[in-house]
Amino acid sequence: PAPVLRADYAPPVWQVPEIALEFDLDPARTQVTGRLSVVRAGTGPLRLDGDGLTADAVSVDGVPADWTMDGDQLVIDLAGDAHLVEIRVTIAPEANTQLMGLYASDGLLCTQCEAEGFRRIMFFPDRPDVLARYAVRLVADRARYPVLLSNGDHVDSGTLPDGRHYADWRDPFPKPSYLFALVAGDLAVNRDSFVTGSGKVVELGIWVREHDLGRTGHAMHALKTAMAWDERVYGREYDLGVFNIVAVSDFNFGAMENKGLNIFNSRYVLADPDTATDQDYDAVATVVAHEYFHNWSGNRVTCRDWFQLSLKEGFTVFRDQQYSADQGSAAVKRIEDVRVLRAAQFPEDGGPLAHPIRPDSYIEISNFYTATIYNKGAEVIRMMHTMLGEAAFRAGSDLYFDRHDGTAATCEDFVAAMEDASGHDLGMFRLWYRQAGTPRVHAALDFDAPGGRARLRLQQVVPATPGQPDKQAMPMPLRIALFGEVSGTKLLPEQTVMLDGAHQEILFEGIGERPVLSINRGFSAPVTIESDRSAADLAFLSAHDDDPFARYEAMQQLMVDTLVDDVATGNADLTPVIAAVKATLADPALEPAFVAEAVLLPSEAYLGDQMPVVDPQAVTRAWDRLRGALGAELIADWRGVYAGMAAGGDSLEAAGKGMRRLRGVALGYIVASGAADGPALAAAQYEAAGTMTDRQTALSALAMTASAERDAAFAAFHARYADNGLVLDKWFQTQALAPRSDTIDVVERLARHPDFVMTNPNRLRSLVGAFAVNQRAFHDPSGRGYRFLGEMVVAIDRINPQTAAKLVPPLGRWSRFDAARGAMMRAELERVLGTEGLSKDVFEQVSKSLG
Ligand code: DPP
Ligand code: ZN
Repeated sequence: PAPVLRADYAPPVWQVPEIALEFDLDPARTQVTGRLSVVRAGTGPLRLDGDGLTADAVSVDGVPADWTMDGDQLVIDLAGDAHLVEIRVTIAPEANTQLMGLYASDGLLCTQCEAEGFRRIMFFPDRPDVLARYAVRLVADRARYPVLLSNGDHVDSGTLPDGRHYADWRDPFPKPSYLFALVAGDLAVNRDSFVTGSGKVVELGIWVREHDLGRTGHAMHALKTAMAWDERVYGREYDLGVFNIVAVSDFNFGAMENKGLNIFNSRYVLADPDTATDQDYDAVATVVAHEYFHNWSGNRVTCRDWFQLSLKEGFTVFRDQQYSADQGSAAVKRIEDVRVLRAAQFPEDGGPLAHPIRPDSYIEISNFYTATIYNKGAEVIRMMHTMLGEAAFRAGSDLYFDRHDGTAATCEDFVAAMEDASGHDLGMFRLWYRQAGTPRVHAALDFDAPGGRARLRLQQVVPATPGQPDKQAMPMPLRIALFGEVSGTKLLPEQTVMLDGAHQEILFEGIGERPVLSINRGFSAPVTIESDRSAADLAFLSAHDDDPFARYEAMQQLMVDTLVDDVATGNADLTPVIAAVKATLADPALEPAFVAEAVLLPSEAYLGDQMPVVDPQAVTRAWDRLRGALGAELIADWRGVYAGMAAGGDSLEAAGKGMRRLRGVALGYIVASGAADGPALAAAQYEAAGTMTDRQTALSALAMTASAERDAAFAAFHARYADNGLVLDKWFQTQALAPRSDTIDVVERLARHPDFVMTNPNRLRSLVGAFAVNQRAFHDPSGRGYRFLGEMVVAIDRINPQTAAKLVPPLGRWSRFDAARGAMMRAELERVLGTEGLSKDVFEQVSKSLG
């Protein structure tokens, strides 16, 4: 398949200002009639995209028309400048296992059109710079599909003969086809309303299966909070009279921001204490906010082409991060965001699939809904926020929305608005959009004691990535502070240093004692810092830094340095880490949620990322040694924390959640210590749990062990939640993530379990996706893990290419491992590539991964 190039962008030859769609819905045979008012905008025939469609009838201005197919495009030669084109097609939603276009899920009919799903419903110029007003009529069997929803306002409904009925919807806002949506089904609704700043009443509805109605309260609360937040922080008001959310069990994405009718993966809607963890609660709130925020950053201002995807996704992730930070502990939220970036984006940026946040080419756009576009995209927006400051950034976003409202814009438009509103020159900063790769910044601090001066030397390198051998230095804001080793206090106020070349020196005067460097505070730039700070300096910062992120970071770096040393020598000195963890546990000024983050070990995968060649077994040995030592040496501390944090009870307030989190971490260390009562303690917590959080934590702790308690808890969990798919996902995932040497056996067995359903993306991610990031299990020296993943990718590709392609990247990391593993990983990729009838989704990921 040929790549699509950003450089080839050309404006559309025909615009479609209006479209009327009529659906005669039936799972086996749905008839769709489209009436497109087309208006000439250039020279050439009308070309309409299709994917698996055949036209039953085509007419132009009421007269049957001549047309041809050019590949998947339907082509009509039109004489004039404006015509009405009517097309009828027939589709089969129940046969649509790709979950793109119109499909059936659990008795519902629903759509997913981003990025290119609309062309599986109707022939259309399926590109985001063609914006149309939609009028939609849905017709369906009344008993089977009593609820009929689409975008915009409900304008009419009524009954028809033969037990059928119809509903008419009109969306007054022009939108690209990827934002079209419909839902038909037997749904219950949680209704509420929101009064906007200008006094308009918005009817809110969350639509779910009847038995899930009691699990919608949290999402509704989050939606209203997000609506108020976007008015307050960005001056953005909602624009329609209704806002609906529908929960669907089979869904490729997390959720979809269709205008006025968001469709959600049910895991990001449903929550109650018995079935959702505190983490799930937070994820629901974040995703609800994210999709809501798209109403402005994505819908009112959309993307000119898919190369601009980060324009809406990076900005909207940044907005949802700000929102979530405002709802609880901003420090803990920042730590979580950076953890995600490092776990998902850094490896991508350093591997064969690396791409800039504004890519130059793609074969299948679905493969570019990546951590780079989303999370690194958000970091790039965050840097502009840091450089411009809150007020100028807000002026820039106001100008951007104002200038581009109702149109399809580019990343350049966004940066230009920021520049124009702030007067800031972002010329070189644009490199962040063009260049892939995680910059490495080397920082060295010299102290001249007699002169009372400190000199900081910074050096940056942007590594080569596929197609980009040579890189330019990129401007970045680095928040920096110096702490006095003796006094334990900050020697100078924090500064934001703009590193805007390959080298830079900063001189600090009036320094009266040896300074310790705190750099990239708050993770102000998405880079890797290399410094030669000693274990003592890092331990010092972990106790004294007044920036919570920097404090966390110092502890992490201390742990990483110790573990990397232990991987190499097998006998690294563990005492500095143990002492630092002990001090953190004992510090009464720290909030429990922060302590929980600070004392957790970096993942085995992250440690692997720090090594020139990953040795998974050596990492596992070092990791187990440090984890066991922390557990055993501090056993009294962990028991104290475990008992003390019980006071948090089952409260869903932030404080209760933080205490549960720390208690869970303590339980993990107690079990890891090897204490004889570890499994029994976890089992007791499992039995007594009043929340899914406590139950899940106990289950995860037991999953580490080989114990009767473990088997009993997993059996009880399965029995208790046998009819709740979202909770069963946790049952699969917890086993797939277990840090045990027999996890590969367990996973192979689970793949044959009757509850392992290949048509459900959540289930695939919870077993196969989770397993592939479990470094010690996936990289089993036998190569069985690779074989398992390769076979899964091939099998899933026949059902759902988009989800199959998302599972490929772990195999693409072959060059990071020893020769034997690398060869087995490559062989698996070759085998997948040789499969007949491979989708272009998987083809792109596999061929690029082979390099
Ligand atoms: N629905 C996906 C998201 O919101 C893609 N737009 O990120
Ligand atoms: Zn999004």
